[in-house]
Amino acid sequence: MKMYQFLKVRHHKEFMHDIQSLFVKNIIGNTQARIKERGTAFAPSNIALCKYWGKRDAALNLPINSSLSISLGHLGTRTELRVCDEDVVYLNGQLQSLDADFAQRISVFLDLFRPALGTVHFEVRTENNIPTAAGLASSASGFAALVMALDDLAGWGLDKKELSMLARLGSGSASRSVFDGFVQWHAGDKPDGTDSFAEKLPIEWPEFRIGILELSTAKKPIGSRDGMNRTVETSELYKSWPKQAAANLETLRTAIENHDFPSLGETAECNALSMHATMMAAWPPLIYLQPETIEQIHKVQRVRSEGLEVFLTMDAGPNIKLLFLEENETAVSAAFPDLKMIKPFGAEE
Ligand code: 2P0
Repeated sequence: MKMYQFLKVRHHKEFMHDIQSLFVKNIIGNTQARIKERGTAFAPSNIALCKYWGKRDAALNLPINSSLSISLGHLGTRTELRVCDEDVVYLNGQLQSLDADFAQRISVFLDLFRPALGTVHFEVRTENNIPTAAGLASSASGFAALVMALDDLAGWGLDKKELSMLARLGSGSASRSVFDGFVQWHAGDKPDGTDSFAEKLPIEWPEFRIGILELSTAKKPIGSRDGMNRTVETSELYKSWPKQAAANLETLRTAIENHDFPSLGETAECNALSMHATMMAAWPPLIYLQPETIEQIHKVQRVRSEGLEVFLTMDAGPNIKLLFLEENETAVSAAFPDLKMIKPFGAEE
């Protein structure tokens, strides 16, 4: 890297860090920390039915559109923090190199909180009970669990809205993972980010099922963060996305309130495919779909035309998530034999 490029990157990182530090300071405020030896927390993964795609502010991680998700019950991340002499990070029992992306992201995030705690280092033990290969964003449950474990360790007693805003700084979708069930992340419109947080919708739907179709382990062409920036900057189709997402979100809210599954399924499927259309219209084009993905999209359409009420959603990757109700569990499993079945409102099995 040339020297001037290096300086530009460094200044950019320092600028982001300063803005995020101030945001954290304003939330934690004068809350006194009563540090315990250990803090723990669990946060569920989530799948968006109305997708978050595009940022209006990179430093505060503020989205262009509001989104709505369903959390995955007992599937997610458990994190344990202990105060120690230097940062040490374990993922699923494996010590991580501090130079590797995973530990770096955690350590940089923890830097935001160290001033409020005195200069403290941590042993971070994080366990994902959802297979990483399933293509479910572990950054969502990961940063939500990390913030909640920090709150437990520090004894700040922050409320869920504050935890959601802090988790958002780590990863946008993490703002939704501080809650169970159906969750809406309000985009907000204030430049200071204080109105951009998630809220739980007070509705249970025990019959709701999600099936994960793991289709490809091919490396993603580009991560979500860079993918959404490229889409916002270059995709002509993205111009219609904020309006569509807002309309989809309202339809989804009504469908959830009325337990209207066909309306929910149609809207979620259309929203996911529309997001992919904005990506494909970016330059260079972003095509996350693999041949297997296209094949299964056609299969979902076919079985639906034969009368099976099943819909799909996808994120920035090649895997498919099926949406259906308990009454169709057997038929969906028969049509898609390798499905990993998730009961978002179910007890742990
Ligand atoms: C979502 N995704 O709503 C959308 C749909 C992927 C496609 O949130 O840059 O890891 O850390 O805020 O949260 C994945 O993006 O991005 C995501 P950052 P994040 O679930």
